[in-house]
Amino acid sequence: MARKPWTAIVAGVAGLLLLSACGGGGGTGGGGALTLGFAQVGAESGWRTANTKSIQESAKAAGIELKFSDAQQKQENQIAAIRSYIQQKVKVIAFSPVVESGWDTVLKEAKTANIPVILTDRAVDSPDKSLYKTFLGSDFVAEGKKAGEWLAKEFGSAAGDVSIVELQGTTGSAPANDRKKGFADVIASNPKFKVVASQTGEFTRAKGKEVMEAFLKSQPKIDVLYAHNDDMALGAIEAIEAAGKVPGKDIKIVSVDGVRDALQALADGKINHVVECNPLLGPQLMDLVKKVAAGEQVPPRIETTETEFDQAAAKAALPQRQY
Ligand code: GYE
Repeated sequence: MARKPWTAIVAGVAGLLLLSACGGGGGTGGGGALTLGFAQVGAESGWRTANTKSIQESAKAAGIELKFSDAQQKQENQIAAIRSYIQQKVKVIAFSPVVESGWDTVLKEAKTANIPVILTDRAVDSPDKSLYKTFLGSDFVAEGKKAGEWLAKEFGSAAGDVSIVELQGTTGSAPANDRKKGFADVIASNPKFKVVASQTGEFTRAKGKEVMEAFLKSQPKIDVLYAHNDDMALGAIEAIEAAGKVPGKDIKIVSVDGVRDALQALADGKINHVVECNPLLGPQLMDLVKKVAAGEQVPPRIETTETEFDQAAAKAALPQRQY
């Protein structure tokens, strides 16, 4: 599904034009609206769509003027968007870094321009913590651990090796790195758990399906699929069914996020366990934006609270699930 380079360039330039088109006025200009520049990762998953909606709706509710950009999962687009926000003199910049590394230069530019930065959802690996005010988001290592603990319980008494395939998120992203680590740390305690194949599915359904097809061809025995997000698990289910196997039975599935489609698949017995990751960060983010814009101190790390779903919990949650 790789986008052709020229299409990416056209999309990037179009994005920038859009950014500058709505940039008139800029800043809070003598008592005007509080402006927030938000550089989103993309629209790769159900989680992301819910996250974007939450940010847009809560900015509106909080009376914050939102300048929003979609980086299509490309770091260079996000950096260009942040630079454009600096030029427009927004009051606060927030972004969800597509990958962990490579942000120092642009973050220093924001600092020099005296524009506070808030990290939402994903972290950066920069050692200089003065480059951003706070990081609001989940503990992805803990999510990976929960997936591993479910597996250890489910297969604890099974005889013989347990062959696991892993669909990783976007290469180099905090949730892919951390969910892999948390899971690996837990299953390392029992040598019968073997990750026989692990590859990126880029957090999308299409890629999850494609990579699972390849796993099914290359692996003689697959007992479990661990998917770093629901969308990849949902794509993989299509591949498993097309291969004449029964998802949830022949191959047990554990994934992360908790979007409606995955909870439905869990209720239907096609997924076995879902670890929740909360995308509804908008209201907390807007509170933080107001505080940092007013020069108030905020805690350097704010974790979101989340749960886990088995089949019964999915059935109970589905009627009220917002996303
Ligand atoms: O799990 C995945 C999305 O950063 C927590 O990104 C987020 C992840 C989420 O694409 O579905």
